[in-house]
Amino acid sequence: MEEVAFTMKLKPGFEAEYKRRHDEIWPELSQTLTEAGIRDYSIYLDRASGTLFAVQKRAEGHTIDQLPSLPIMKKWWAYMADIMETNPDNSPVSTTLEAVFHAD
Ligand code: RM4
Repeated sequence: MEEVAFTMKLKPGFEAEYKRRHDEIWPELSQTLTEAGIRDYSIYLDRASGTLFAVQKRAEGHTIDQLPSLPIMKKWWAYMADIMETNPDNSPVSTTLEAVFHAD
């Protein structure tokens, strides 16, 4: 199981709305993420900058590369596009982070 961390960006003023939408995450989307091999997925917000820090584990043989083509993922990204910085396909602008320290 590998751990991956990345950032995304929230538009100013949407802090509560972002949390609300994730508190009410669609069960079908949660299931899709699990089926793709995502485990222990957390997203933290730095309110000062709007940076969203995401960390997740990816099971061996995960199919995360296929997520962008799935209708449920496209629908979620379209739903989230008004409050996040996005790419032309509505996926969130995302920067993968480099691991520099770990302690068990
Ligand atoms: C985020 C963003 C990510 C998704 C999570 C569940 O706001 O859309 O791509 O993995 O929601």
